[in-house]
Amino acid sequence: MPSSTPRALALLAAAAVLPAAACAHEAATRCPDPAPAAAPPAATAPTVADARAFLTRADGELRKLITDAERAGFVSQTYITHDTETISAAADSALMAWISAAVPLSRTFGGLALDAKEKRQLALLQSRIALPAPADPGLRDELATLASRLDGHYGAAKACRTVAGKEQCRDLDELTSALQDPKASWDELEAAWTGWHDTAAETKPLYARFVELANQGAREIGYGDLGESWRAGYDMPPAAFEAEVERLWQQVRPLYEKLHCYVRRQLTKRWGAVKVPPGAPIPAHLLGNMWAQDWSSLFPLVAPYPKHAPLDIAAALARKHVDAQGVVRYAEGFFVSLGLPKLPDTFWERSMFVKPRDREVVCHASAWDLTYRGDVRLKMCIQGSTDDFLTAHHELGHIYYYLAYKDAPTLFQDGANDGFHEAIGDAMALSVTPEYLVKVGLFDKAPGDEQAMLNEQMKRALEKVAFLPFGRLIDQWRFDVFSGKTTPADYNAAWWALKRQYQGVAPPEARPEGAFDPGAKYHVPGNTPYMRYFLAAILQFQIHRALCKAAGHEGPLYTCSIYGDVEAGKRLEALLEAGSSQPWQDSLAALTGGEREMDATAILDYFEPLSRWLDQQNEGQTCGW
Ligand code: X8Z
Ligand code: ZN
Repeated sequence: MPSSTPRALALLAAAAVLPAAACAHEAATRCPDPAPAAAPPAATAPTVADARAFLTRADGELRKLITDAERAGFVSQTYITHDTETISAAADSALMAWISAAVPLSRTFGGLALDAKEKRQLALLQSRIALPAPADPGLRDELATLASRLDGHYGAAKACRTVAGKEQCRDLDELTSALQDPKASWDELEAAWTGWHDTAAETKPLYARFVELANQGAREIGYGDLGESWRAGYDMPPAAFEAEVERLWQQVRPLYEKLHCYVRRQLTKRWGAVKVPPGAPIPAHLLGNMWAQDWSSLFPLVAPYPKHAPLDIAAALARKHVDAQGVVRYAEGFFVSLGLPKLPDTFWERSMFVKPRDREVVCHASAWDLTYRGDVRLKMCIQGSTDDFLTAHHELGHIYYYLAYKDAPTLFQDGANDGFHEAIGDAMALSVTPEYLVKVGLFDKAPGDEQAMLNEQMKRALEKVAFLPFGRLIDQWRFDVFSGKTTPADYNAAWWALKRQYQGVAPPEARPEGAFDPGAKYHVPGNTPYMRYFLAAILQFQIHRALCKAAGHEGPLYTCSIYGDVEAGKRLEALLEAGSSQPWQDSLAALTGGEREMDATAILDYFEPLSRWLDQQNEGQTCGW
């Protein structure tokens, strides 16, 4: 249940199915099977009154089941043990039982003369389900248990090897540090990369079974497979959504290819043309990130003006002795400057900000909404890096969304679409300009010349532009898996075919038989749909452009910071408060003053100076792979 999503569903299904709430704490198989309490008598057509009773009752019951599942999930991810996994699986199973019964029931209200908001709640109930379970209680429990195990396995995974006769085990944080060490040899980088990827191999059969069961669940509620149910959550037919994603990708692809071309050339200079040949995919262990999704750590190697030292946020935080909570306070301060409220005391008391020394946790950052009534939490392993600083903004984007819609009906407590939920905090972080960093006291002065500006652009592009093909491909892989086009025997080959096609990266060596590299990325074992991040990567610039306009910003988009602008804050708050109560197209139009499509012109506009600079650098060079 990272971020905006309980594991079982993206938004939650409502229904009057209620297994007694206490049942969530028992072995789920001992719970009575859910029985739709609001179902009309068999021979009678359902009425508007039946539908309204269903929605009203569902709202409260649903919140109760969500709270049980979220609380159990938060505990299991911050204290991984067999028992917490089991408790979490039982709570998820209870929730999934609801969904299995509620969706068909909600369909019986389809033709009634309900008002638009009521109809929308029914539609959301049917279309935003991340993990539909089979109705059979045994299969449902099996699915919930698998989901919990996959999560726990990822969180506790370590790569072990023998060094000087002694076993040495490294977790993801340690392996990532090794990947980002500028002095590391080729072999050390490869060992860190391979070590992590190999941890996932043993989960491949679990994942294959997980797919079978989740697909069965999706079919039972009327979808062709799980992928179709995920694509149904965007206020348009699933096929139209696929076409939208492709349209957006084609808009940004040329920018990515320019960056790839330039970065590969610097890597060729560093490692030689035998190891990094021009015209070939980049070896994936050279990009400073386990999945090659964020190349920020390569900045010193690829900076347009290397002598021009950029503002180093991590160094400033260390200089000022800012602790983990202090990092989050900066992000909170940003939202507060826009007129949004301070975070509740319970957020500071109940969140996990640092990695505990004495137990296993899932370190992948996430934001939680335990009660859908304001008990919000952050879960992060903050060390004070620049990435932590930006991720804190990302996570508070989720938290401020949760707080803004906390009084809405449960079914409207979600993003306009899931890309919006992911985009809010990142849109705020786009306002973390050098001038902003000076304003909040992290630096004394901001360098104002063109060389510094191009360096800043490069730093951002290594994070934002490098991400785009990765954001696009993860669910391409899952859609093919869910549809059966890719079978377990082909899981890894299909993954690397897509990595090559979209990202232009390749594994350092041929991967062994049995490797399951997609399982080494959190969101696959965690069952978090990923297209949301691709959409967010584009939407955040569109949102930034709209808020900058509201703030009266003049000049290039990359110079804008909305920090302290309450006019922009009002626009933002209206978007957040609306949650999922209206089609996202309406929310986007309200925010932007009329734009009804997701649109990559804002990101292209933002990176225009760098794009021109890359064109000059790449002239006459071999690009592509
Ligand atoms: O998973 C996340 C957030 C939590 S929703 C930290 N992100 C994606 C990732 O890490 O792969 C943010 C960017 C993409
Ligand atoms: Zn997120």
